[in-house]
Parts: sequence; structure tokens; C-alpha cells
Amino acid sequence: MTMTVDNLSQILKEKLTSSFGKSLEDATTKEMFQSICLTMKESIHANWQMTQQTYDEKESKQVYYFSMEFLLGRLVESNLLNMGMLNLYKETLLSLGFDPEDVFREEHDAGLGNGGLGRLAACFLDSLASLQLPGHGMGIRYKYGLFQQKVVNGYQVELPDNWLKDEYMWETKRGDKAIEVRFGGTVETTVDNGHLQFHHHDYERVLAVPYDVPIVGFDNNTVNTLRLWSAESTTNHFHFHSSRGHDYYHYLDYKRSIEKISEFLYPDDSYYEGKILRLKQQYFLVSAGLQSILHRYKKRNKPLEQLSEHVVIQINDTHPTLVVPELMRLLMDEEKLGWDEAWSITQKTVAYTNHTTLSEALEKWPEEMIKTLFPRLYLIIHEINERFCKMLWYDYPELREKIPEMAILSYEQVHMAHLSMVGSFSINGVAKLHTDILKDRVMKPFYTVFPKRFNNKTNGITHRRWLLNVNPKLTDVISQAIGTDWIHQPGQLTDLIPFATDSAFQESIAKVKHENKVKLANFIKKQYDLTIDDQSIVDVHIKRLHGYKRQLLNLFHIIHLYNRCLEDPSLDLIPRTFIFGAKAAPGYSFAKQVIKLINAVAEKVNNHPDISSKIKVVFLENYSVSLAERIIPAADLSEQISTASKEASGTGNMKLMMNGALTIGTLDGANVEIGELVGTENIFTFGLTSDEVFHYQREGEYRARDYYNNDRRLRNVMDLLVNEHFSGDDVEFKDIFYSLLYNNDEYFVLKDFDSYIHAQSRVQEAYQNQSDWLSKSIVNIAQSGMFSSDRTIQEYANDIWKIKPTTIGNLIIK
Ligand code: NBG
Repeated sequence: MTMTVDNLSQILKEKLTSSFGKSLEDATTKEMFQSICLTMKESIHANWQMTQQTYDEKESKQVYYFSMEFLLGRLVESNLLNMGMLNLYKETLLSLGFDPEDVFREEHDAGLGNGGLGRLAACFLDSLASLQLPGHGMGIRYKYGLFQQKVVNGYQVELPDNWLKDEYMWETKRGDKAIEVRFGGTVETTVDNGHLQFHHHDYERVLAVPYDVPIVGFDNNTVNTLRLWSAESTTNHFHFHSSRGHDYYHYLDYKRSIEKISEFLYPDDSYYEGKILRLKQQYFLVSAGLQSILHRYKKRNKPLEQLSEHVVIQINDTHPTLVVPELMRLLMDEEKLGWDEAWSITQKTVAYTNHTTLSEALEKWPEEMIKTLFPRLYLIIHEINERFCKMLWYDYPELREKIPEMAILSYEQVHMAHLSMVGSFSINGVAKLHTDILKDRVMKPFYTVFPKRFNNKTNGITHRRWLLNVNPKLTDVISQAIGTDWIHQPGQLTDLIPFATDSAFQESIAKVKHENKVKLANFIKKQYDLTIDDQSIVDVHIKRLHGYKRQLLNLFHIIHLYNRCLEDPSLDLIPRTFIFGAKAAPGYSFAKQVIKLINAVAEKVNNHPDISSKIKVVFLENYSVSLAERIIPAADLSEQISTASKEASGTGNMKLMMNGALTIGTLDGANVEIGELVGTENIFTFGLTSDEVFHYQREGEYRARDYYNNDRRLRNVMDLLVNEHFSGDDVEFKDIFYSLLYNNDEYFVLKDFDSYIHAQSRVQEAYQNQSDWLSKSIVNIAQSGMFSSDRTIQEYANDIWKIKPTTIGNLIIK
């Protein structure tokens, strides 16, 4: 039966009555939203069950993607799209008198991630299901996701993200699958029949309860699982002594201490904060996840020796590194395997993805902390380290002096990246340049020892969400030109190349971009009562706020333009709207000052009688997946201006390109590959190369002060930071000023300023020739298929995971 608007209307009306006792006329948008989800879940859950059953019957090899972050955003539209029902639902809602956008916005973003790393995990889940691959997520069900950002008086203020306030419609609690995770205690060693036995005593028990979220594949019946663990307590293990009245309060304290484990997401992006609670979260995910995997595997009645033929565990950065010692523990202490067998299984099952080379992001946990929290794992890590160092000593005499820097345990710290590399069969970076930097520099000695383990998997984004969902008009224009095959095979977007110079096609692309700009302008007007010019160049810098991402460099260009306008009021500038969206980690004061500075500059520029018609600066608060979805379709220019070598890949660069924005960027991360594909004439590259950055860092011959002294434009920009121009006093921005002049500008903002200003003039020049600009934009869209996460996931599947699609039978009742 094919569903029609009439059928669906009927179903939704019945749902409103049966679930909320409401008629259509009385229903709120929230109730309508919930009714939609309940209706969708009927077919999703049927396919979900079918998928799991098929995987078991066919004994398909399963991938588990362990990640501390899954930045899902909203799921309603993407699920409807993947189910092939988006248009039907939209039409039905309209016919029932509801605005589909309002209804969909009732869903609270699932913000269980900080930025690129978490959003990548979410894109990967979408691609796994869409490629019919048996791959699932393992994560934490944080009660509070990434904080909500408010801007008050130009400053960032953080508010808790209470995303579970209303029921989360997509999750299903699986109380029957709860698992015990143990913390602390002591380990007693005994010898039994010549074998060492380890007995764990006096530990604290935490109950890990899984909440499963279905991951719906595109136009197939596959529904995979994202399993999110929640820490709960039970009264079972708490000793109530009825004679003492304080027990009840003790119990409440105990309960709170346990629930804290999954209470909130740490708000740091590319930064490691050595907090005990964070380490507990990591082990909580790892132990619960592994136990549930082994439990399921055992139902297949296969020997543990074959685990790696049935299961592969991909760890998303080093956060879940404890899978290595924890799997060893489970195999040895619970399953009674010997060290060598357990080690061979572990090494063949675990694969590691590195997402950063920034030293401040590399996890190094104090040995003492590990020893106290996980006494048994500590012994195992110790043994792994001993064996690894011995192996180096005997097999790699040329590396002997490097042993201290390669060891897993050194200087009383546990080096998580080292443990990951030693304990896994695959080590991958996330863009070509990044992988080369790992091999040639950051992980060089490990590359010497394990050359075959290293490989590259350039990141990707799901084109379903980031093109089909967010930009339906562009999707239609593309399909009218080249048909719809590209939707299943995004690589075929290259069929658009001949259309780059087709004036009719250019016109339709221009029309879509303009409509998207109008939509964004309306949003900004409504939200901030600020008028932006829908004919202006929309210049977008959206990502976490971080020194290396150089929002400051962008701002210096803006201030420079402002200065030029002040000097020459008749200056010919194509109007530009500079849009920023960025959250700063709450403890990162430099980043917070930059936010204040952006807002201070915005205040000045937007209120200047002559300049505000040429330049507008907008800081959109609470940057999130949903906000990105509003901004990206309207963008003309994509700011990807990190200090070369610092951005492992970037994924916003791919989303913006796919929506027709041109990149202004350094030769960093995946920008390099974008540039190779579109050609130098279709991207604005500038600045130091990564080799040059390494050179200056090594030789120490960069003197930021010289650039300040010798470049009048820079001086004119920077002096405004400390002379009360943008703030009531001269100290507000002095830390920024000092970091550049006295701390020698760690991120080479001053060094790259001139080259950036030139690249920006090239942008303005290029935009003047609209036909030319549109042709560049079309080439970018045409080449973006390479950055679909379907391509990335296919590479993981072929090269690392060795898995094939499993077709799920047709059961869906549409
Ligand atoms: C981030 C990098 C980005 C990259 C994403 C996804 C961390 C630790 N790393 O450049 O900074 O795109 O990972 O790979 O968050």
C-alpha cells in the first residue's frame, strides 16, 4: 500500500487522539511533532528488528564505532528523507494546517558533541546505514549536551543544555541489557595451578543502562543502532542499616555520585583537561560497550579466537583507548584466555583514528589516577608497556634512545595515543596532509615500527543531510541538470562540470543562492532585529572558537576594511556580510575575548552611518548543527583559515563547498584536497604552508613584532584593540594584543595578514564577474561528491574493517 496525504492525515489524527487525547484543532505543534515520531517509529522499529535479526542470521561482521561524542542534531527530517517520506509528511502537515518547519523545530538538537569529531561520528552512522553496512555507534547518554551559548553584552554566557527535558522521541531504554561497570577497589593476586589469578575487591558498582537510537539508512531497510549508555544506581548494592536514619541521605549521595558519570559532556574541543570524572566517563563507555559486544558475540557460539572475524572496534580519537586493556582484562580474567591469545585477539580487533596533532589535545593521564580508578587495568597497561619497550630494545636497536618518548608509561603518565597505536591493527589520520604529518613528524618512530598500520581516510560529510535536507532547492536544480543518480552515487556530481559555463544553469544556481540568502536574512532580522543586504557577499566563519582556527585573522581583515572606509568614505566595496558562529570552551579566556571583540567590532561597524551599508558583522549565538543548517546554504565564501598543519581535516569546509560556497583557505587539512580537485582558479589559497610553519617553529626565527612595526595597516588594526576604540577601556582586549606581540603570535596571524588581505581582494575582484563566480561555485559543487562520507565509509569498510553490505529484506509497510 502506498501512503497518501489522506491516509497519513488519518493516521496522525488517530495518533493525536490515542496518545494525547487531542483533536487536530486542539493539538499543539509539540504534540504534532510527537505524533509524527510515534508514527515513523512503527515502521522504523519493524525494520530495526529485521536488521538485527538478519545480521545474526547471516553472521555479518559488525563494526562498533566507539566515540565519546555523537553530534546528531535533529533526526526527524533526515529520518523522513531516508525513509523516502519527507515530502509526504511535509504536504500532509500543510494540509492539516501546520507549518512543517515549526513542527520539525520542536525537536531539540541532540548536542552530544563539541564539533567536528562528534559531527563526523554522526555522519559516519548515516553513511554506514545508507551503505547497508553493519556498523553501530557506542556512546554516552549525557544528561546535558554541549552548553547553550547566550551572548550577553557581547560576552559568551553558558547555560545548561537540558535536551532530555521533554521525552527524547528516538531512544528506547533497554533496561534488560544493563551492565555492571566497576571502579576503584583493590586487586589481589593468587597462584592457582601455576597460573596467576586476579581478584578484584571492594570496587564501586555502577549500572550502565543502554538507550538505543535507531539509525535509518537511505532508501533501504537497514536500521542500525546507536547505543548510548547512562549511569544509574541500584538500591541492590547499597547496604541500608535500618537502625541508622542517615542511610537514606547516604543513599542519595551515593546515587548522585554515580549518576554524575553520565551527567554532562566536557565542553573542550581539541583540548585535553585531565579531570577524574572525564576518565571515569571514558572507562564507563569502554567497559559497558565491550561487555555488551562480547555478550552478543557469544550468542553466535564461536570461539573467542575468531572475535576479529566478527567484530571490529574503531576508536574515535584516543578517548576510548581503554578498550585495549579492558578487552585484555575481559578475555583473560573473565574468559580465562592466556596473555598471548588475548593480545592477539585485541590487536586484531581494535583500530584507531587520530584527529589531532595539537600537543595540548594529546591525552596523558597520570599513572596514579589510572591505578586508583582501574587497578587491574593498570597492571595490564604496565605489562603491555614492558613488552613493547622490550620489543623495541631488541628488535629496533636504532630506536633505543627513543624508547622514553615512545613508551606508554613514562614520566608517571599514561600516553593514550601510544597505547592506541601499540594495541591496534590500524592507525589512520583524517586528511592526506594530516596523515603525512603523523607519519613524518608527530608519530614518526611509531611509523618506523608499524609502517603497515598507518593509513589515511580523508573525512567526509553526509550529503543527505548537508545537501538534500538543508538545500532542497539546490538539490532540485542539480537533478534537473544531471538526473538523480548522484543521490545514490555522489561521485557523479562531477557530471555538473560541463554546466559550469552554461548561463541558464548559472542563473538557476544564482537564484537558489539568493533565495537562501533571503531566508537567512529573514532569520537574522527576526532574531536580532538586524537588516542584512541579501545582495551582499555572505562570508561565513563557523566552527569552534580556537586560536589556531584564527577567527582573529578574519576580524583583522574586517577592521582593516573598516579603517579603509574611514579613510576613504567613497571606497568601492562590494557589500559584505561577515557571519561568525562559534562556541568557546568555558575556561578558554582568550577565545572568549575574541568573541567579545567580534561583537564589539560588530557594534561599531553595524552602527556606522556610512559603513554599515557596506559591511555588516553578525555573531550568531549558540552555533549548533541546526544553526549550521540555516547558514550554510546561504554562504558565498567559506573561511578555512587555520594555521597550516593545525587543522587535521575540517569538515565545515566540505559542507560549504557542497552548497556552492568558495573557499578562502590555507593549505591545511582537507583544504589541500579541495584545492587539488577544484583547481587553483576555483579556490583562494594564501598563507604559510605547513612546512614553513614547522620551519619557523623549529628555527625560532619568527618575530611577530617586526610585522607590527613594519606594516602600517596591521598597526592601525591592532592599536584599535588597546585604545578604547572598541571598548570602554584599554584593557578589555589587551590579552589578545599581548599574545600577538609579547607571546610572539603562536598562530602566525601577523605573518599571514598580508597574504590574507590579498586573497580577500582577489575574492572581491572575482565576485565582480558574476558569471565567473558562478562557474567557480558550480565546479565546487561538482567536485564535492568526493567529500561525501559515503566515500569515506566505503574506504574504511574496504581497507580497515573488511566488511561487506548486508541486504535487509523488504518488510516496510509504507
Ligand atoms: C577534529 C579536528 C578537525 C577534524 C575533526 C574530525 C578533534 C580532536 N579533532 O580538523 O580538529 O575535521 O576532528 O576528524 O576534535
